[in-house]
Amino acid sequence: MTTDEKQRVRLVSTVEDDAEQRMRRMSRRSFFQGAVGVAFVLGARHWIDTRRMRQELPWPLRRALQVNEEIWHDFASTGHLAPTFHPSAIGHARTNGDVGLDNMQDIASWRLKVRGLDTSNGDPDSRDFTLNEIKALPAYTIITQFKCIEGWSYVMSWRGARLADFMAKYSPALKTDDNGNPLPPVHGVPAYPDFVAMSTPDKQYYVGLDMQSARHPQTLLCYEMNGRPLTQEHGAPLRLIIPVKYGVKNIKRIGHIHYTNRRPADYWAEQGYDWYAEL
Ligand SMILES: Nc1nc2c(c(=O)[nH]1)N[C@H]1C(S)=C(S)[C@@H](COP(=O)(O)O)O[C@H]1N2
Ligand SMILES: [Mo]
Repeated sequence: MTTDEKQRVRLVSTVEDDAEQRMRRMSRRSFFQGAVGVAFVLGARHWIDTRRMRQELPWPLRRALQVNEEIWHDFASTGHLAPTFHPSAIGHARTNGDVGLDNMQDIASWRLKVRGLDTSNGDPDSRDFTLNEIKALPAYTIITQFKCIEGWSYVMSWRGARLADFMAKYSPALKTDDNGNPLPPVHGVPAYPDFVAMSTPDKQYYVGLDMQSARHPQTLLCYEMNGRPLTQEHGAPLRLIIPVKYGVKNIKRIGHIHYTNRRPADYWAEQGYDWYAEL
């Protein structure tokens, strides 16, 4: 361990939140999952290579890359936890990006509009949520480093509900088999759709998230920054804090959530940045 890592471990252990312990256990487990993932990637590479040599089939390189990208991402997004910090490390927030934040009326009449919900018990496919419904979920405070792809970062404390808890309470429509029956959970994970799309009320800013990152225990539907309600420029009334991803994915003023099996459009991915924006 480097001194840096030791210090980080010490800082993490001072945060008195039983979620921390659970997270660390998860990260150990994820390490093994990661190791299996790596072995699988190597195996898959070997398989692809030998295939190519033996049968001299022109495997489309693009397809192979795509497979590798997916395997790698499965390993990466369940695997790590973003480091957390002691309150004394909290610095000054920067503001960046105001796409989709112009219209003040969007705050006044705000509702979280969710599509792609489970309809199997007669509930509608879409529903509007109030901020109080989000606040009624268990609240978590997390002190993390917020990183913009432009190269700057700040340590900040955020408070909100886990997106995972929101989905556990208001389930997305589960994937189904050919007969339309819901697929069973795998390793305790419900057969949720592959992606979560989020956009501002005016849909000017939008992000796509893979389901594993969306379910990550540090991914929060956040309504407080540094112990105070979010300000307009930081995304009031509700923003995403997803510390395993760069700032671009931390969408401010979430107006819409859509669960889907198609990879959603993403504002900055369309400008050429990596779709996953994984740290
Ligand atoms: N609605 C919306 N969310 C957004 C952006 C934006 O332009 N509009 N910019 C993103 C980028 S690039 C960054 S770095 C962070 C900045 O968050 P902050 O202003 O709270 O520091 O917000 C992200 N979320
Ligand atoms: Mo950013």
